[in-house]
Amino acid sequence: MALLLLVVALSVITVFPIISEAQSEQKTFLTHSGAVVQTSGEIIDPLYTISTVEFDPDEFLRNFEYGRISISESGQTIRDYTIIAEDDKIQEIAPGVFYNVWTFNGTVPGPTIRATEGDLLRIHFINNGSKEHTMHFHGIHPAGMDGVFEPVGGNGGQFVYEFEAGPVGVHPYHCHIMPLEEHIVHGLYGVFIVDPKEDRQPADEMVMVLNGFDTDFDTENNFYAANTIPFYYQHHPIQINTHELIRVYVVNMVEFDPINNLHLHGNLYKYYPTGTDLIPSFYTDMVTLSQTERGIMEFEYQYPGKYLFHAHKVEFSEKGWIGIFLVRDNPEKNMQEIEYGT
Ligand SMILES: [Cu+2]
Repeated sequence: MALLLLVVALSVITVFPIISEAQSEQKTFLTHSGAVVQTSGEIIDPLYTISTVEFDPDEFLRNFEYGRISISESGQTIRDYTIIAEDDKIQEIAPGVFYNVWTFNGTVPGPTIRATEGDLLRIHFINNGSKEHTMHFHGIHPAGMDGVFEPVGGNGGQFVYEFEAGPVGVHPYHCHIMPLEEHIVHGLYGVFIVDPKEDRQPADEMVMVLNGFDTDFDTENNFYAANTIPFYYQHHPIQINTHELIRVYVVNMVEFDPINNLHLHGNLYKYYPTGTDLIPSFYTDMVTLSQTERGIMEFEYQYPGKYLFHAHKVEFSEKGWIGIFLVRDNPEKNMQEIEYGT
């Protein structure tokens, strides 16, 4: 009981931080998971629970979920997925900053769902949250599969979304229950990739979901990231090779701020808005993205070394949306290098 009172007391302290003091001195807190942390940052614990979420941006980056595959009598590929929504998990968004995430299959973002154009998708959706949730896919599908007018009740409510994958491209999916902003900013979103029937050129492929977290509920984001954990890829650079095609599926899920953007250092990329066309629209080092705007970036590095990628909206990069590509020399392909001076 004494411990409970201590935790409640600490929660009250953390909900009303005095910013000037918080910024000037380290304080010690007992977290909900029982850990003792020291931090001078903003700490907000919206829920009293001992559950925590582990999220690995490295694992998420190159992980694609193709579903359980079967073939219909007519020869159509059927992909079955099970997606479970929850809304009671706590994640340490940044050291000492705990936030109530709402999750599809336990993570923010949810799994990257991938299919080929024309495949039949069956998404077995289970809502184990306490609130109503849905899955709303961007793309082409019947009205009844839109995840808007079919709320799925919490505590085990179920719905099966069934539609053909299309069009080709990279699309978001997200919960579409009102208030929509609340259901999205807490983390109920993910990426849906529809591949063309004829494969794209082989590449080192990865997914970047640009997201933000309003951890003090003032409708302004306190943290920004590519794949949820601020500064993660700066501290853990993404390793790629010279002379190898890199393909990044990028989706902007930042709420509250009208725009986000992505700048790549030491290089330019071919950019395919929404990924719906197989011919790039731009060759650039900067794209600007509004809410749920997305596209495919393709590039190769000629020179090894470390290169930043980040929001050129500097406020966002200084609050976490920044990373590094660590480009390694690719000895197998060095023969193709240009000889200078000839
Ligand atoms: Cu929801």
